[in-house]
Amino acid sequence: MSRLRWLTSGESHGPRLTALVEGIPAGLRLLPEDVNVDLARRQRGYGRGGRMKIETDCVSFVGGVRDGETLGSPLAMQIENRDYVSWTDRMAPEPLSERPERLVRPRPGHADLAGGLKYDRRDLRDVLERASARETAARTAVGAVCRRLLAEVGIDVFAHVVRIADVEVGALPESLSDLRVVTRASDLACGDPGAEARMREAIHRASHQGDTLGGVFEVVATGVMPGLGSHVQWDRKLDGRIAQAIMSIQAIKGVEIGLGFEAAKVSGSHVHDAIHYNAHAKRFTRPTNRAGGLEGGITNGEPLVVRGAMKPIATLRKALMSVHIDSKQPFEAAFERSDICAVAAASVVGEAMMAIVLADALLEKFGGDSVRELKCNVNCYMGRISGY
Ligand code: EPS
Repeated sequence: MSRLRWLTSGESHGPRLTALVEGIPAGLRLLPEDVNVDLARRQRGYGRGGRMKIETDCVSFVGGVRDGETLGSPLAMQIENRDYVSWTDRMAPEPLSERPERLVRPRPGHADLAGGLKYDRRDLRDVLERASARETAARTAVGAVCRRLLAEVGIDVFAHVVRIADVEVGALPESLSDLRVVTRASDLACGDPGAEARMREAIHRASHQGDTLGGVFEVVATGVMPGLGSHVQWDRKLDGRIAQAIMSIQAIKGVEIGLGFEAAKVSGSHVHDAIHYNAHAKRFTRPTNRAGGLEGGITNGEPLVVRGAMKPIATLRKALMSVHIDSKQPFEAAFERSDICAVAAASVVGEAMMAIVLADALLEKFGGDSVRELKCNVNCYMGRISGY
């Protein structure tokens, strides 16, 4: 089933993050810059914390790439944690000379308490370090490789922020290509400059109040051919696979495809997209795309449109009440340096997760041990469906 296998490893303040990817065909041109642009975009965004001033995330390929091309062998990537030099006394893998101060006041909303109970850890740092959204740098690297692969067959993935707390975008550029250009230039990945200014104000206010903000991003994939995913079995449905991938991003609490929850409020004639045929282009088209490009768990040739709702970051300067795990007495939750708002960063991770799912579905449908073979298979299929 799954043609791509990938894993990440590494703690937020450990030596480095590592990603291992198997299944990328041979012959894909791949340079560190292809990954580093996305790593840099993930670090941006008004409302990020002090850590982003310390890190300049850069990838090293340590397996699977030679002379600027993939070999078809497992791809191994590493991203250094520059901050590790300040944490060797607490995060070194070898036994520590002195017991570091334990983290004992779990933060509501973070994995601290549930993870501590589950893994029998009495220093909640043992949980926090891996639960941290720092891990998303490694996912972004995997996504950037998949993005390179998708580009070979004309698929592009971009994301934009549509809401921060109660500030929502209004009018957006009409064409998706214009929207992409505007959002790429925006510090908050927002396509509406007026809303972006209000979002910045809201983040500024939250920062002064010792609070944090969440929001919603939308991921769009263009150039996707009909026929990725399948209706025949629950775990082959592409909408389900995308939803799981987006939901797995740290702090995401909701996922919508196309109209999403709105579709439940109105009648069918206002939900489904009429089918037209463009004889010149020899393709079926839709005047609307409320389905978000997916019907029956299969792509229908329209752009994929998926939204992720992010809760506010759980680390609060104005901490909520918690309980000391030893004494069981009430205490304010621990505070660590953190972000005020990371929705723009999460939108880049959303792109990465979408790219990974699409690359997997592409390879599942078309196979190919080399990029040349993959493209040949895609062209053959596109020829067949244009004669359908
Ligand atoms: C992050 C790195 C982390 C946090 C943030 C995301 O760095 P540090 O803990 O050193 O400040 O800024 O993690 C969280 C928001 C979280 O809840 O854990 C990153 O690289 O994106």
